[in-house]
Amino acid sequence: MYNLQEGGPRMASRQVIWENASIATMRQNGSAYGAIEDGAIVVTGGRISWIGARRDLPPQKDAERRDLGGRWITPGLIDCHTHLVFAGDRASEFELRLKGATYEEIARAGGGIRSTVNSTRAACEDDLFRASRARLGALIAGGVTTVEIKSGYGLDTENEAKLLRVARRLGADAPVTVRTSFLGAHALPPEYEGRQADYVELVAGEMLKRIAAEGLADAVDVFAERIAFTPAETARIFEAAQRLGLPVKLHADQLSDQGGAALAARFGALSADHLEYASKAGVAAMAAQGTIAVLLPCAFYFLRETKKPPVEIFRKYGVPIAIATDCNPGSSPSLSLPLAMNMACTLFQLTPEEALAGATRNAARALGMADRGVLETGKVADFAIWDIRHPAELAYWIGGAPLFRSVKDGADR
Ligand code: DI6
Ligand code: FE
Repeated sequence: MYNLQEGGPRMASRQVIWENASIATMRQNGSAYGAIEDGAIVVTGGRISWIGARRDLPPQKDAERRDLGGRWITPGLIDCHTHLVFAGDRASEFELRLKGATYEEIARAGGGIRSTVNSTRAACEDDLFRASRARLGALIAGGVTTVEIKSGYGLDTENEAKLLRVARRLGADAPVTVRTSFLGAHALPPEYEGRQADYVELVAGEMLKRIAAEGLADAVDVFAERIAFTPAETARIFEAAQRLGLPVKLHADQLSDQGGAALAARFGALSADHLEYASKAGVAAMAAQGTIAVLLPCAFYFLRETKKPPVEIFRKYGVPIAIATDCNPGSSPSLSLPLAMNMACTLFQLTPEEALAGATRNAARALGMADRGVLETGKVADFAIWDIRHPAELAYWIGGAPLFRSVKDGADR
């Protein structure tokens, strides 16, 4: 019979050497991609215990060896902004928009986020799980090993909790780390029409308290926009979040300049996301606070936005840029982080190296996770192995990420 007591410790100390690979460590050590040619990674107990050039590898006894045939290893990709858990779709709104209706017009007419709220409220937890698990599978096939998932399609205490439970369950089921953000302030639910202040009190009070007490959220997010919540309402919710010890992030300046970038910085937000309309002063404030700029090129593309985020100003002020899919049914039905990287290059003029840093090192910072995003000793052994000749290829293929396999917490699949 299988001996659990012996199996446990042996599993934990099992060493695997991944070798005969080029490694884009994404460390900032002055070389492009922090690259190591003909490298090796030793994994012990789910962590990287050694990484370097293969010729420097110390002799290892009893280690399993994996020859990667000259492939490339990168950190496992991190999708730091998704609304992955929802029911239904909004293909009919896509048709309306193609005929000339704007995203804001559809939202004001009662469609948009509210239409997904109706289908998500009606869905049972198992159905939500199944639909979301399929989408998560697609992200994983693109090299993702960590994903952030927001609520925001429940908009009442029970349904927001339901959504976040599904997100947690996805993390337990799939070979991926899930970080959750509570986005109760995503839109005004229909039953609060004309009573926005009351809804903000519900979010900042009862909802947040329950979500925090049940440990369902790792961060708190708000959609600050003309069609959503004002800067003052955002501040009210952020203050409540901080009293509960939860970090904040913000959907900022996506459709108009609401002073969102500066507002996020004022609260020391982990990230400000979208930022097409962010001002120079807002970017400067982000730089001073170390707030990460999360760019979402698939939403820019799908909404046929023309105002680009101020990438040149982020660079000038040294604001780190992350890239994410924003996977959601309304503005970004995207299931490929490498495709978002491609669009970050073609639409926003990032370099392929900046795009990869955006989906690894800077994405980890946008989630406040210091244990991943670069490959170095002590970090989690999450990495993606690619059938490519150069890491620029990861942002080059349009929707065809050539993933060989990924390794999650040291386990390959
Ligand atoms: N901005 C977005 O792009 C998504 N949420 C947000 O605050 C859109 C969500 C949706 O349309 O369902
Ligand atoms: Fe979003």
